[in-house]
Amino acid sequence: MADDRPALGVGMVGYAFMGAAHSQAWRTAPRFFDLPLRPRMVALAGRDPDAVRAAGERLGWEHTETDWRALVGRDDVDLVDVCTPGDTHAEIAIAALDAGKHVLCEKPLANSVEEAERMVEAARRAASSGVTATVGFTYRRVPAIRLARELVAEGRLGEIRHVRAQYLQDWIADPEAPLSWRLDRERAGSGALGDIAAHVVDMAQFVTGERITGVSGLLETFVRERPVAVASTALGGRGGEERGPVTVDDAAAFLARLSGGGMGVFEATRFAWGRKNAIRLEVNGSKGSLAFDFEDMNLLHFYDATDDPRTAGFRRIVVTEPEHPYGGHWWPAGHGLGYEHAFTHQVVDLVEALAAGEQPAPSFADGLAIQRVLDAVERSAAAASAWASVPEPEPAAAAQS
Ligand code: SOE
Repeated sequence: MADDRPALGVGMVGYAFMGAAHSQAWRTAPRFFDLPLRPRMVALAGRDPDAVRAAGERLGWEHTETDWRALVGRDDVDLVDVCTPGDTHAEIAIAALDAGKHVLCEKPLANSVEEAERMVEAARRAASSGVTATVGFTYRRVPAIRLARELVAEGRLGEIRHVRAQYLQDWIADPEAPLSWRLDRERAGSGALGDIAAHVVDMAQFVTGERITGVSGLLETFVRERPVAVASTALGGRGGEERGPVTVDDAAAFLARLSGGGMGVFEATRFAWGRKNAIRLEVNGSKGSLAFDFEDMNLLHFYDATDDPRTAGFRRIVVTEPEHPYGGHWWPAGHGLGYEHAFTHQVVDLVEALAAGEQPAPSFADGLAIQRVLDAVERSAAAASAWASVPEPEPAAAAQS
């Protein structure tokens, strides 16, 4: 049967971990959701001709380009999907928007507030001709996180008192794990702060509907020199004899004030041995609590403080019912979803917004707001003025401990 839906020509730049996850989403979304536009995986861009050709074939792209500028200039590309390290987000996204192409840009939006502000300006210029830009904070597309936002918006938690958010990984807890672009400030902008704290900042603001208005932060780099990689993968690789400097934070922690008057405690580290991708969010409100852990991503735990005290307790909600966000498109209840499904949901939400002529969320302005939170953490950590030192114990007291 002829498909009379308008096509959405997609061009993607980059084909590593995020490129593979986004490619899966462009392939899968039209097969599980009835989309108003027909995504067409037109071209993949990468500098190495042989590698990008092999990646294009493996990931399902019709053509390949060895220069992202050629991809942006293609008449059959309507949207550019930026899946490159952070130091190229601004240049590629601004060029694409100025060429009249919609943009989906991986997180964090940029490596600095200044770059993010230029990207927002480009998005504003493009919006006047109906061209949109969005940033890829995919964890807000996990059904349990979307359900958490719905429950908060319905008032089921009342006033927000606490947000407790952690993003725990351990892929560089081994001091001999080799250098990668993620550990180079020039390429990544920052370390755990921009890479993974950015995610929990977006999740916390998305679920609560509130903003972080002030922070007091701490950054630490535990291992300042590592082997130079001789073979690298998305989150690891093998080091050689040569060694080089780590120029980003290994871990970030910060207190936050929320616009609704509540308190936030945030932590992001790549040194939590045993925690592989543990994204934990707990929200305590005046009428109840929510708790989520990405390592159990199909569950949302909900405590309703208005319940009968004799039977009150955290409910373990299996977020796979047709009534749940994104429900009814995948498997029967109880058959869970995975990391890649959030990327597919990102494509669904983006295509539906484009077809409706609406601004996809989160916008570049939302991405800039997150960049400003990260910048505030860095400024606060550098000032360290809020720290009160604890006096050393007296020698006698020390001997007893
Ligand atoms: C590395 O920390 C990383 O690939 C992040 O960059 C992604 O955003 C996250 O989804 C998985 O871990």
